Amino acid sequence: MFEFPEGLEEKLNRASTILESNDKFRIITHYDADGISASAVLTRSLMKVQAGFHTSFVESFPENIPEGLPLLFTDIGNSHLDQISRVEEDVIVLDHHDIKSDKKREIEDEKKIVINPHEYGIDGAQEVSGGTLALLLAVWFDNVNWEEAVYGLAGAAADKQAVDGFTGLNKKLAEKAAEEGYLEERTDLFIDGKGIKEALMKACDPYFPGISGERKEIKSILKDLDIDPESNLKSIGQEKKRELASLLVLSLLKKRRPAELVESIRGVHYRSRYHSLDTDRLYKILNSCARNNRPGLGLSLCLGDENALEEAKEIRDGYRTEMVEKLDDLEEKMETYDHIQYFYEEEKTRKGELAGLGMLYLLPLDKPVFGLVKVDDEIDISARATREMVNKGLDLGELCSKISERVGGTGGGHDIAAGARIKKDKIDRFLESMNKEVAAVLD
Ligand SMILES: [Mn+2]
Repeated sequence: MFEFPEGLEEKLNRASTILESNDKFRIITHYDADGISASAVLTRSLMKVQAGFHTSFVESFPENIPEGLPLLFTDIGNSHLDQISRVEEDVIVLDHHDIKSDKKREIEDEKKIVINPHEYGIDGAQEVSGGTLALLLAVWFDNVNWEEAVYGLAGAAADKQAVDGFTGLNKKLAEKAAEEGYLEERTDLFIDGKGIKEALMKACDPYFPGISGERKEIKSILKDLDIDPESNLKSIGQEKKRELASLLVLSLLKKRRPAELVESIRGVHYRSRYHSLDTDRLYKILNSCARNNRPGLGLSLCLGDENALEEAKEIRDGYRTEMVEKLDDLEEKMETYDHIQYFYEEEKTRKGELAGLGMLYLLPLDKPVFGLVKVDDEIDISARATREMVNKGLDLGELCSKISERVGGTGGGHDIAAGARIKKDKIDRFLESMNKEVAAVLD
C-alpha cells in the first residue's frame, strides 16, 4: 500500500487475522466525533463480511471491561493496557493518544494487538486519529474498505488534524483514497448551510469575528456584494464567491489569525464519490452528535440511516446557533494571568469546543486557553493551545497531567488539546502553577 515503519505491517496482519477469525465483536470507542468515525469505519467494514458487532461509546475507559466477545478499542485504550492485558478475549487497540507516563506501552500476548502510532514514529496528535487508524486496519483487512475513507478522515478532521490540510499518515490515506477514486479532492470556500445568509448566521467553525451571527452586518455585506441572501455558494459564481471569501478572510486577519488558518477557509476538502458526504461537513455533524450526547445517532447516520442524518443536521443547526452566541460572548468572559487565559462556562459539553474555537478564531494567540466548568465540588477543565505554541515546546497534556496530580486531581491529553479535573478549592493553585509552567516554555 505504502511504505510502513518496521513492525507495523506485522501488527496489521495479526489484527486482520483477529478480524477474520471471529464473527462477532464488541467495539468500545471514545464518545467524541473521532471515536464515532472509528467505530463507523470498523462497523461498516465488518458488516460487509457479515460479522456482528456491539458498540459502546465511553467518555473514559470502562472500569470493568465487558467480557465474552473479542474487543476492538478505538480512540481509547493506550493508557489502560494493564487492564486490557488481564481480559481473556482477543483485543485490538487502535488509539492515537500518546502515553505521557511510564505506563505499559505494549502487551506481550499474541491475542492482544496494540497499534500505537507513536511507537512507529508517527505523531498521533497530528498525523493520524482514531478514525484513520481504523481506516488503516480496514483497508489492510480488505481493499474494498477504501470506500470508508470519508468516515475515517472525518475523524481526523474532527481531531483538528486538517486545519492546515492533512499531513503524515492521514495525508497518505486521503491521497490514496482519492487515487483509487473513492474521494474527490476539492479546493474551495466552504461554509455550510441552506442559503448564504443562514450559513453565515450559523458559522461557528469557521467563525468569522464580527460577521458570524450578526444579522445586520451579514445583510449589509450581501447587499454590497449584490448576493441574494437565500442563494447558495454553488449558484453565485466564482467572481462573487471570491469577493465574499475576501471579506470573510479580512475578518480573520483583523483578529491576527495565522496565514494557514486564513488559507484553510478556501482549503482542500475531500468529498466521497459514493456517499455524497464531505469529510468537513461529516465531521461537523458528528461533532454535534457527540457534543449533544448522541454518539449513537452519529453512528446510525454513518451506517446510512437517512432519518438519523436529518435529525443530526437539526441538532447541528441548533448547536451552531448556540456556539455562535457563545463565541460572541466569549471575549467578555475571558480572564487572564500573564501567560494563560481562561473562562467559566456553564455547560460541561461546550467548554472544550468553545476553548478550541476561541483559540482558533478569536482570542489572543500568545496565551493558551482554559475553559472551566463547575461540576459538584470539582472543576472540569479543557485546555487548548495553538500549533505555534506547541512548536515552541508547549505540551498541555503533560502540564495538565503534572499539575492536576500535584493538586490531587487527574488530567492529560494531547500537546495542543488537553483536560483536567480537580477539586474546586484547588483551582487557583492549578491556574497559578499552569501560568508559571507556561511562562517557562513560552517566555
Ligand atoms: Mn481521537
